[in-house]
Amino acid sequence: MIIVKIGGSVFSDKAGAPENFNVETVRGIAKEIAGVYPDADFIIIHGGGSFGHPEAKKYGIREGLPADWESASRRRIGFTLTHQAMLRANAKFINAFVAENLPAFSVSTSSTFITENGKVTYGDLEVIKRLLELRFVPVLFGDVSLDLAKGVDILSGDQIITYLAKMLKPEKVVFLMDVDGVYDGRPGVGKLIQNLKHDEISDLLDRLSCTSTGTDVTGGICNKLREAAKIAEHSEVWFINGKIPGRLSGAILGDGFGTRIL
Ligand code: IP8
Repeated sequence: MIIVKIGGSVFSDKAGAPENFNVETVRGIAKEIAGVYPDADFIIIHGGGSFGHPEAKKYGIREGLPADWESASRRRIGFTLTHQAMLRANAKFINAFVAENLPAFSVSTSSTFITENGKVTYGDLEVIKRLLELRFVPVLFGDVSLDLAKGVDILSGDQIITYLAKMLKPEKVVFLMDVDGVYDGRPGVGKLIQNLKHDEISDLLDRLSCTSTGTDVTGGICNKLREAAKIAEHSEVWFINGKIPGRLSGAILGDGFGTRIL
């Protein structure tokens, strides 16, 4: 099984208009997956991009549910609106995948997982497992979450992957981004790291300036690398450019251009 995370910056311009969606890029990704399916099983997870992140930020979802009624009421509304924004993004993904004849099936993240400070503490994977047995392609997404510590929080697609990878032990996890992989410095300035050992990640995190631009509420490349270090204990992990046709197929076939974590 291969888990593919489609980062928000791949399918939308996070600094652009609200809810912009690059349908050609997503159709291209779906086409590359369709070239390998059903020989390989896939789980797809997409990020928030210009859909979930602006709403999550506007309503302060990461701050949890406050005690006073007025502020909590506003945050509950924001929780619902952020989820609805993610459902709209998800519907666009499903349409693009179905147009490539892939049986993509939406699995609502916030009805599947419970978090504690944004990390999964409970996940009911029965539906996902059954979908895979029946040769569907489950499509999950970064979402709001009910949180044991804070009441409400955001569950990042990267956190979902860590949990799924631990439970389902995929052969590969591929992170699609809008740059060629992981750089030893800022993308375009630093050097692309093509092979990275998972025990080198903590040194790399120290060397990188770990802030993402724009409206990302869940931590950008640093969060991905931290999660990748955990996932790489049992699966091969790739970071590749999801906007360049052919790169995903390369990672799937094992001779891709990007960063491979072993
Ligand atoms: O882009 C965040 O998911 P991510 C989802 O995978 C929301 O971190 C709702 C902001």
